[in-house]
Amino acid sequence: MAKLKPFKSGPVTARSMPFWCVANELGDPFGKTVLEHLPSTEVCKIICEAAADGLIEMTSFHDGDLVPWDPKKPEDDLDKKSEAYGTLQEIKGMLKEAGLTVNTATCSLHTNPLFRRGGLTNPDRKIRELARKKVERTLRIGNMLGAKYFTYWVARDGFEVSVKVPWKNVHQWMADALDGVFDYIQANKLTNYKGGTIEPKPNEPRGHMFLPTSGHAVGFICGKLKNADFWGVNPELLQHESMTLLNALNTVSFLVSTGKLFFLHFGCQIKGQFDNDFPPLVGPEGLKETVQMFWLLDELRWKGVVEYDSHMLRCEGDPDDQIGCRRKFVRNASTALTVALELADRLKGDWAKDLDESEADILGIMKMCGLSEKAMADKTRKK
Ligand code: GLO
Ligand code: MG
Repeated sequence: MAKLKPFKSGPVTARSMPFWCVANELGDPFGKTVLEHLPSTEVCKIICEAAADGLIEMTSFHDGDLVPWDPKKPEDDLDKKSEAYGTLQEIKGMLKEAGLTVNTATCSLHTNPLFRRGGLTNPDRKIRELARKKVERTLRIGNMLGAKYFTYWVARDGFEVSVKVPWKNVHQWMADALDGVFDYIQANKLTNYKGGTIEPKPNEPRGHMFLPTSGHAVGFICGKLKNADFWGVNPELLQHESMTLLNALNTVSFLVSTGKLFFLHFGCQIKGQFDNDFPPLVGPEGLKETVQMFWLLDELRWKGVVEYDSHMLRCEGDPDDQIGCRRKFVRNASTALTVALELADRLKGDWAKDLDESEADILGIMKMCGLSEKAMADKTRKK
């Protein structure tokens, strides 16, 4: 079994590359997939290779990224003769051999059409029951692979038509299901879990989602969950909060101050657009906000895992080099994080103290870009 060198840089204690990001086939609403489906063990190989290359230390998965789900066999993971059990054991062996640990296990309640009206808040009691069983199976899979967290992404729990929403119940259904996660972990002594996270998102795949922002998620945890200390938030920055024009520094400082920033999903985004899921630092905007976000996390003494949640640009998918383009994507994500952390480091110190806002912002850019203040002043005044 490989022992990975720990990654410690600024606020970041480990870099995680999830299965679903490497596996992404790059379909979008206007075009077919560019890449082929890879079996989960093949995806795992790419992830393990990246660990051996010193690019990542952790990974994460949805249940469905590893093994298919059959609603008629809700406990196939426990059956040692099942195909699911075999695949999970194979993946467990590969991850162990590579020295990779698992950040979070999350239950896909968004892909299967059964959940088209929602997962935890589906108006049909039978479908909510199915979602509960699927979540419990995911918790067991996460236990088998040693996941540190369980994540609930709000996904299809939302609406398009307001007058059809069972408003009196939805928040309670969500709370009951998440309290159920805590109870299941306790009852089955799944001691691998140190917490659960909620990942908020304003819209997409639903027109509106029930926990649209990090503020909603914290309010929900503290106001409605029985074991609020167990639960935190993993915001997706820049993407999810930027979709509604919110600012990443405002989000992380709020979450750190409430003790709820458990880990970070990281990628790039054009403000106000649909979920771009651009790779970290890639795309026409977001550099300043990303760098300042890492600077602030360091200032606030936060330490934690950064998980890349994005996919390569669709135009970069190479049908002739299915593995190679995926390898490149992983490498680029980790390179971008290194760049962001290095640039954030340049902002350290109290140089802004005696400056007014505009001066501080411009000097901050000079510092970030490694430009000399004197050279810029000379050029400006044409001396
Ligand atoms: C989509 C979300 C999604 C979650 C994942 C983990 O917009 O970012 O990818 O992060 O399902 O729960
Ligand atoms: Mg995410």
